[in-house]
Amino acid sequence: MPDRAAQRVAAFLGLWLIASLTGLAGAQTPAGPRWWPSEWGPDDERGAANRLTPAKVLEAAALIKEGRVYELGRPYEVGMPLFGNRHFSLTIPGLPTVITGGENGVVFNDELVSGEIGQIGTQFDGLGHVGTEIDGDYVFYNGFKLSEFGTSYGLTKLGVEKAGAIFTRGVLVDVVRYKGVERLGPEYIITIEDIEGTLAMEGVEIRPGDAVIFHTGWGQLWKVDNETFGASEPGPGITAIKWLAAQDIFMTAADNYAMEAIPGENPARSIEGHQWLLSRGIYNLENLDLSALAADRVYEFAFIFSPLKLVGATGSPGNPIAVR
Ligand code: UVW
Repeated sequence: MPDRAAQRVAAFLGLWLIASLTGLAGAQTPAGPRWWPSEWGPDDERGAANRLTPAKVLEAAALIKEGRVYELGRPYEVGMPLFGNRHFSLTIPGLPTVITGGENGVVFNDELVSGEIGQIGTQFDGLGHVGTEIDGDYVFYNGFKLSEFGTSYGLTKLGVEKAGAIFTRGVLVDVVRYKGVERLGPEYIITIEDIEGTLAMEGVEIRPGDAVIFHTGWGQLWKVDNETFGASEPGPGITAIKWLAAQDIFMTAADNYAMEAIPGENPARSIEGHQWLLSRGIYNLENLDLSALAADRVYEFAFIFSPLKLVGATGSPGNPIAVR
């Protein structure tokens, strides 16, 4: 017995030494346990996009039975709700922009768009969007430090162009129907029990690589009451978000402006869900129009989206689709 106890002590000391040497000992950060190196290697910049394997594409494609397409993107236009001081404007310079003066009298128009193009309207958050202050630097997915990859003209790592095209299984978690309300209340925090209850009602499950999309009903306020829309929002709390992340999903999404409940479970920890997910390589999509999908009770579908290859950008606009 003394031998066995000595072996245990030696094993513990060995593990402690390895952890100390690799810097993993006591690896707590303001955003939970240290999350790097990633399971896809220390140089990986795609995170959960690595879960979108050919097998996952075929799983999603098999859900297409009727050929019905649902557009989930909102129009980009003046008057849409904008977070903080973000802005959007579109103008046609010149009007017409060019008059060729040729025999056929042709004219043409261009547009000039300005705005935080990856972070307004329907927006796909890339892995360079949210990080954590640690020891005087800002640390993102896979431990990449902003001091090393941030430049004024874009991110040299984790730019949204790295995510690639998305074709995966989508699951709509219609908490509005589950709760029997018109829409969830402001600040309502969706719990694990809510998600499990909703999925049981819908007869679907969450699988690795899925796009998990929350119908909160908050989107009904889009361009109807922008002030209320942006003042707070219902969504999953950090407990549910951690539970989802542990299921190796690809992405979270919702019909509100930040996906997660605002304020969340701990108002002193702002957008904690973003921080948890993006740091661990899981993407996020906001400001979706889910009304048609929810009305038709489509809970499982092929989810398709190709983020713009905006090199060094934090996110992408676009028009994701659900196909069943
Ligand atoms: C919020 O609006 C808080 O989230 P995001 O920065 O992703 O738009």
